[in-house]
Amino acid sequence: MSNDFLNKPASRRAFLSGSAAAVVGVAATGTARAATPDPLITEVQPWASGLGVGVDEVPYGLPIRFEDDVVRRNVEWLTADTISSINFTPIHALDGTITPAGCAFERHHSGAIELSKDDYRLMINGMVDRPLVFTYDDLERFPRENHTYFCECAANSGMEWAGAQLNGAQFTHGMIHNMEYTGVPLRTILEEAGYDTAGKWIFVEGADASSNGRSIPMEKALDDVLVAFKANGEALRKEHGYPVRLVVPGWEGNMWIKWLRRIEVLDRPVEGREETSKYTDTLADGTSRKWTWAMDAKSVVTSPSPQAPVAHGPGPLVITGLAWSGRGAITRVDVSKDGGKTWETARLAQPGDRMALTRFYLDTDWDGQEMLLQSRAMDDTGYVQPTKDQLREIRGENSIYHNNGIQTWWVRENGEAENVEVS
Ligand SMILES: Nc1nc2c(c(=O)[nH]1)N[C@H]1C(S)=C(S)[C@@H](COP(=O)(O)O)O[C@H]1N2
Ligand SMILES: [Mo]
Repeated sequence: MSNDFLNKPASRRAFLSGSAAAVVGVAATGTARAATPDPLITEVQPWASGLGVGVDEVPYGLPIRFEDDVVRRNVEWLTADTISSINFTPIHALDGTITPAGCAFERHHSGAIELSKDDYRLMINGMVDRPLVFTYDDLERFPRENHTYFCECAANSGMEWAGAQLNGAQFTHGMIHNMEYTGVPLRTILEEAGYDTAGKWIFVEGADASSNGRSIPMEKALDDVLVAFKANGEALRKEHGYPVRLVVPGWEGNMWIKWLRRIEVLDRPVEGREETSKYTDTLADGTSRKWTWAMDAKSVVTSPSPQAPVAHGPGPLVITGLAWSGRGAITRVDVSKDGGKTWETARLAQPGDRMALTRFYLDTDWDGQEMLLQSRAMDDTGYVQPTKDQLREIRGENSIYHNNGIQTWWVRENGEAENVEVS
C-alpha cells in the first residue's frame, strides 16, 4: 500500500464504514506505520529548502516530467508508415472527460500540415445563390457557439473483431478524444451562401494532400455540424486541423474534415471520389454495410486495465471508465466483475451530455479475487451496448469499423490486467 493511501484522513475512513474488515485492516497497518518515522515527514526536503522556478520560466506549460508516460502511442505494425497512420489517446491514464489536446489521438491520411490563418481560405460552392470564399477573420465575425463532443475514428477497436488483440485501453479504445469546441454552425455558412433547398448533400474536403473528401447529408449539415476553430479554449492544434476543422457530432471521425477547405452543395453524394468508399462494414455474408455514420453507444473500463493495474491489495478500489453514444446521451452504465454474469450500476460523474464522453465510477471493495471486468453503456434511445458475440452474429469477423462490443479485462489477484474475451 502506498503512503498516500495510509495517510488519507477521515473522509477515506467514512467511505470504508460499510466494511468493518477493511477499517480494521487500515487502522492496523496505520498504527504499525506510525512507529517508523517517515523522513518525508520528519526531514526538510529539497523542495522546501530552495526556491522553485519563476513565472517567466515556462510561457506555455507541459505536464510535469513524472507524467511523461501519459502520451499518445502508435502501434507500429498497424500501418505501413507514420504519415498515413494513427496514434492513440492514453485514456487509461486520464480522468474526467476532456481530452487534453497534447495527448488526443491523431489520424492523418497524408500527415499533419502547417496552414496559417493568413493562408487559410474556405470556399462554398455548388448549389448556392452566392459562391463565397471566407478568410479566417471572416469566420470569426459570425456568431459562435461552444459544445463538447467526442470524436471517434470508425476504426476504434477495429483490431478486436477476431478476438482480444491489443493489451491496453489506449490501444483497444484510444482512437477517441473529447473536446470543447468553439465554432460557427455550418448552417450559418450555408445560409450566408444561400443554399438551394434541392441540395440534399454537401461534399466537404480538407487542404491536405489527401483532402479526405466526404459527403454529408444536408439534414445533418443544418442540424449540429460546427465549423470549429478552437478546442478546449485554445486554437486547434496543427494535428487536429489548425486553423479550422469540421465537427460532426456523434458521427464517425472520418467526417470531421481537418484543415477544412471547401464545402460543395450537391443533390447527390459524391461516390467514387470519396476517400471513404472504404469506410464500410463487411458483413458475415460478404456484403457491405455502408452509410453507418453515427457511432453506436460504447464504453470501456479505463482503470483498472492492462496499462493501469491495481496498485494495492484488497480493499477500496475505484473502478472507472468512459461511455459515449453518437445517438444521444448516456443514461446508465453497468459494471460486471464476473464477465457479465452479474452487473452493478455505476455512478455517472455527471449526467451524460449528448454526443460527449461520460465518466463513470464504481467505488467498490475489492476482495482481492480475480475479476473479469466489463462495462455496458445505455443511451437515451434505449440502446444497450452489445456483447462482442452479439455483434459478430450480425457482422461476422471480417469487419474493421464500428466495433462497439463490450470489452473484458481479466484482473488477476496481483492486480495486473489483461485483454481477454468471455463467451
Ligand atoms: N483533411 C483531413 N481530415 C481528416 C483526416 C485527414 O487525413 N485529412 N482524417 C480523418 C479521420 S479518419 C479521423 S478519425 C479524424 C481524426 O481527427 P484527429 O486527428 O483530430 O484525431 O480526422 C478526419 N479528418
Ligand atoms: Mo478515422
